[in-house]
Amino acid sequence: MARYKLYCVGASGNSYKVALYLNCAGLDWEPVGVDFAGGETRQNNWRSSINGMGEVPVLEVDGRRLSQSGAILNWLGETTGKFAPVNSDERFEAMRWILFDNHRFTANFATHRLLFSLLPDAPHPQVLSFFRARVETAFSIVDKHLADRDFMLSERPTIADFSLAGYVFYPAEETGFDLATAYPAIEAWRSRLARLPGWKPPYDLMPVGISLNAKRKNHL
Ligand SMILES: N[C@@H](CCC(=O)N[C@@H](CS)C(=O)NCC(=O)O)C(=O)O
Repeated sequence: MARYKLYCVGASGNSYKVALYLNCAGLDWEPVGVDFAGGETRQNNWRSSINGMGEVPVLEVDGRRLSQSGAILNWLGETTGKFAPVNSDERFEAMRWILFDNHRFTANFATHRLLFSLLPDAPHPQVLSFFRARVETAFSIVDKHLADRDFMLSERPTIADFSLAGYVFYPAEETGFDLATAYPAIEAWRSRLARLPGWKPPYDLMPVGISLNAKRKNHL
C-alpha cells in the first residue's frame, strides 16, 4: 500500500495540484477515487470520516487526513523538502501566491470551466462573461509576473507553481481558454512544468473517481 493516499477525481484541478506534486517529487502515492458527481463529498458520513469541509483533495498519510491543497502543499514541502521555499522571504512569497491562486487564479478559472463545459445546463451568458473577465484579470497578472522568471518564485519550481498549475493543463475545449495564444508567459511556464520528471496531464495522473465531466456526458 502506498504511503500517501490522495482522495481525488480526475476533473478536479485542486486535486491535480497535489497529485502533480506527489508525482514530480517521486513520492510513493496512489489516487483514491471519489464519486464527486454522485455527491459523495456532500454525504454526512464522508464529511464526518474524510473531510468536514466536504471537498477533495484529501491527503491521507500516517493516519492523518489533510485537506486544502495549499495547506497540503505547504505541509508536503516542509516534511519532504521537495519543491520547498528555502528561507522566510520565499516562504512569504509562496504563501502570497498560493492565496492569490486560491481566491483569484484557480477560483475564477475553475468556476468558469465548470459553467462553460461541465454542468448539464448552459449558464446565463452574463454569468459566464463575469467569470471570463475575472479570469482574464487574474491570468494577466500571472502572465506579467512570469514574463521575466522561469517559475513563480525563482528559477526553480516550488509549491507555489504546483498550486497555480491546478487547472492550466485541462484541454481548451473544457476550460474555454486558449492559454497558448492569450498568455505567452503562462504558456512558456506551462511547458517548463510539463518537462519536469514525473509530469503527467490530469486525467492520466488521476484516472479515478466519477467526475462532473462523466455526469455531463450522461446528460448529453
Ligand atoms: N481551496 C480548496 C478548494 C477545493 C475544492 O474546491 N474542491 C472541489 C473540487 S475541485 C470540491 O470538492 N468541491 C465540493 C463541492 O462542490 O461540493 C483547495 O484548494 O483544496
